[in-house]
Amino acid sequence: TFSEAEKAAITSIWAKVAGHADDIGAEALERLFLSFPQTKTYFSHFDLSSNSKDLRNHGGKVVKAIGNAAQHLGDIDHALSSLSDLHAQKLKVDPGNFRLLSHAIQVTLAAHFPKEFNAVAQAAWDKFLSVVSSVLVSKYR
Ligand code: ZNH
Repeated sequence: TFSEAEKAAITSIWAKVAGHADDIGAEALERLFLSFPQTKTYFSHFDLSSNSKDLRNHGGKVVKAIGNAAQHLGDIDHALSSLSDLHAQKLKVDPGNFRLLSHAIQVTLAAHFPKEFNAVAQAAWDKFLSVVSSVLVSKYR
């Protein structure tokens, strides 16, 4: 669970991201694939060039799912339940990759919001993204 200060940090950064989900998402994916090329194997059916339509679409979906979690901080399990089923039953992404994506998202937030994404906000987002990740891998077996 999150402290009031963590909730405020998560919510206020989300408010800045919300209108730019596709941009932020596409950049986070580009960073993921450049820094950790092994993660590209899940997306062999995508055009992975910088800012491609595929990256914008998929990145936007991922960021919006994170936004849904940010708006349900007391009940992330429930908010991401069907996405958790999808990752466990169909996508079967290696759980280690979630840390890599979380890192790429945080670097992207730092680059876009250098003032707002200070050390306190980053720590809150690190915790938040690790909760989101654990929900998405919770149904693996
Ligand atoms: Zn995931 C899909 C989210 C992580 C891989 N995803 C997806 C989607 C979403 C997401 C929203 C869509 C769904 C539908 O359509 O329905 N993810 C997410 C999140 C996260 C994630 C939120 C964290 C944070 N993923 C991940 C990782 C990976 C992945 C890490 C690897 C690397 N996903 C994926 C895939 C898919 C998805 C492959 C499918 C895509 C297509 O379209 O094909």
